[in-house]
Amino acid sequence: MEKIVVTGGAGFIGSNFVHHLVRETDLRVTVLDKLTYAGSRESIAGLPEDRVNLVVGDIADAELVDELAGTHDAIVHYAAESHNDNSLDGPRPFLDTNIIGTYTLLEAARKHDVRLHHISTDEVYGDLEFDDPNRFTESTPYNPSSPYSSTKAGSDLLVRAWVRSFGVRATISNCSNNYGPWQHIEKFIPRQITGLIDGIRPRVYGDGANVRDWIHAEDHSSAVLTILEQGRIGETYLIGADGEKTNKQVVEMLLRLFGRDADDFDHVTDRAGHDLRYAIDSTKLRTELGWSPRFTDFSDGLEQTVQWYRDHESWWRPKKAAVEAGYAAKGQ
Ligand code: NAD
Ligand code: TDX
Repeated sequence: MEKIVVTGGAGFIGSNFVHHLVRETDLRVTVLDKLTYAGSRESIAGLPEDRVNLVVGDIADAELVDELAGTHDAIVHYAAESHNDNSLDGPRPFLDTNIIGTYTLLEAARKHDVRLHHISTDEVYGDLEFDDPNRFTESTPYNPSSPYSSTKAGSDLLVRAWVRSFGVRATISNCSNNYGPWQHIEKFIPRQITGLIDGIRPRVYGDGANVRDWIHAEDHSSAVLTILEQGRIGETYLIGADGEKTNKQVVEMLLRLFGRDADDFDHVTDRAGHDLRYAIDSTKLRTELGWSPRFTDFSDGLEQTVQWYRDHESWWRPKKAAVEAGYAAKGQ
C-alpha cells in the first residue's frame, strides 16, 4: 500500500487520522472532502505537500470517485453527515451522503478491486438500559434510533452485501463517542468548552443521565490503522476504550476545569428519541489484532482538549454565534 484516499479527511476524526498517518506511516494521502459546514482546510493545513493533498468533491460524484479509486491502493471512508440533532431537523443530506455516497464508493472499490475500510458508529446498535450488564459486541443486532444512525446502519449493510455478493475487500469498524482536537462546536464536549470560555452555563439535554463511552480521537486513529493493515477482509471490529460517563459527569468535570461550581449548568429540552446509553466491548480488536488505547485518562484528555480550544479560538469563533442561535431556537 502506497497511496490511499481518506474521505472526510477535513472533518474531525478524519483529519486526526490524516495527521496520524503522516506521523506513523510513509503513505501518501489524498483527502476527498466536500468541505461542508463540518469540514475545514485548516484541520489539515501545514502537512507536507508531498504526503497530503486535498481534492474538494462529493463522495456521491461517481466520476470523481472512480478516477480516485483507479489511482489509489485503498480508501478509508470517514465522510458522513454526522450530527444526530441535524438529522432530526433535516434528514435528506444524511441519505445522500451516508447511503448514496457509500454506495458510490463501493461501486468504485468493486470496479478497481481497491481495499476499503468503512468507518461507522456504535449507534447502529441502538441503546442499552443503564443497568444492562452487557455491552455492544460485533454480534449485537442492529437497532438504530435516529435518522443519522439509521443511515449509518444502512451504509454498514451495503458494505457487508458488497463483500459477500461482489467480493469487495472491505472491513468495517464501529467506534464509540470521540473527543479531541478539531471537533465541530455543535457536538457536546466542544459546545460546552467554547461556551465556558465565553462564560455561558453548559446546556445538558434532559436529566443528564444519558451515558456515552468516550474515546480520544487519537486512539480511534491507531485502531483504524491497525485494522487497515491487519484486519481480516469482511470482518467488523468494534473500537472502544472503556470510557463510560454520564453527560452530567462530563459537564461537572468541565466546570471544575474552569474553576466553576459543579452544579453551574442548565437542563434544556431533551433530544427526540435520545439514546440512553452506549457501551462498547472491544475484546475482538484487542485479542485478534493486539490493539489497545493509549489515551485512557479521560480527565487528562479533557484538560488537553480544553487547552486546544483555548489555543484555536480563531478556528471556532466564527461558527459560535450561529450554532448557539440554532440551538436556542429549539430550546436547547
Ligand atoms: P464530521 O462531521 O466532523 O466530518 C465529516 C467530514 O465529511 C467533513 O469534513 C465533511 O466536509 C465531509 N463530508 C460530508 N459530506 C460529504 C460528501 N458528500 N462528500 C465528501 N465529503 C463529505 O464527522 P466526524 O465526527 O469526524 O465523523 C467522521 C466519521 O466517523 C463519520 O462516518 C461518523 O459516522 C463516524 N463516527 C463518528 C463518531 C464521533 O464521535 N464523532 C463516533 C463513531 C463514528
Ligand atoms: O448541548 C448538548 N447537550 C447535551 O446534553 C449536546 C450538543 C449534546 N448533549 C448530549 C446528547 C448526547 O447524549 O450529549 C451527548 C453527546 O451528544 P453529541 O456530541 O451530539 O454526540 P452523540 O449524539 O452521542 O453522537 C456522537 O457519537 C457517535 C457523534 O456525533 C456521532 O457522529 C457518532 O456516531
